[in-house]
Amino acid sequence: MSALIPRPRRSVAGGAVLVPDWLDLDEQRGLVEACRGWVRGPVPMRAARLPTGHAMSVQTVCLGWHWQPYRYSRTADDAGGGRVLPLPEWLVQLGKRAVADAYGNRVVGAEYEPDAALINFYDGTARMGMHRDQEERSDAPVVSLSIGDTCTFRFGNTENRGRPYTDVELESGDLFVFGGPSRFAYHGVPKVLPGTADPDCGLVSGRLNITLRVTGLADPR
Ligand code: MD3
Ligand code: FE
Repeated sequence: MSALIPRPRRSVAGGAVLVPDWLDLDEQRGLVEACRGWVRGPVPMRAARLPTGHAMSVQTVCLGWHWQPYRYSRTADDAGGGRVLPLPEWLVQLGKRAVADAYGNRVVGAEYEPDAALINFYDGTARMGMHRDQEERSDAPVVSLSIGDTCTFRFGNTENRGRPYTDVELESGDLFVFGGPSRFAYHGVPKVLPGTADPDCGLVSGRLNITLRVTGLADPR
């Protein structure tokens, strides 16, 4: 929700920059519409199954590279076997602009070349436990875009799942970039706050998070 007093941009830790309200409502609706297209296939949105046998409560669809616990592939071997959709060039360009804006550095933004996106959907009860993203063979930043209901995002440390951590509310339209010393920090989403989204963001309920990543992977040749 756009505030009477704008929330300031904030550096939460080294390399971790939150830019509130980075996406306007038109851009949010456009991304929601794009997500509606991507989940039509060839790979369905699904709750990934963890090695424990438990399904995640978050539902995910990927672009560029398919992620499953805990590897990337070009085919969705745990979700029907379809070939993952390409990462569209307009989303690559959005990622470059995101990095440039968050770090205030046009060169670093221009050099950012994401090759994968994970689109996570949270219903009102979904959560994501504390984890590190370490399947990528690159230390390039992760770009996160939030749309829909506000969540509590927990940003931890690089050593363990516990304290110290910082809880931050992520609202619809917020950009968060995680690079440098923050790239391999533990993080999670302990809570979604139902009914908090701007009705004009394109989502009636729930929360979408789009992350852009550099996998550092190459196809075999
Ligand atoms: C910090 N997603 O997809 S976004 C994930 O809101 C993931 O869906 C959460 O954690 C979500 O892996 C959090 C913020 C985020 C994403 C990736 C990171 C923070 C990160 C990677 C490294 C460090
Ligand atoms: Fe993550």
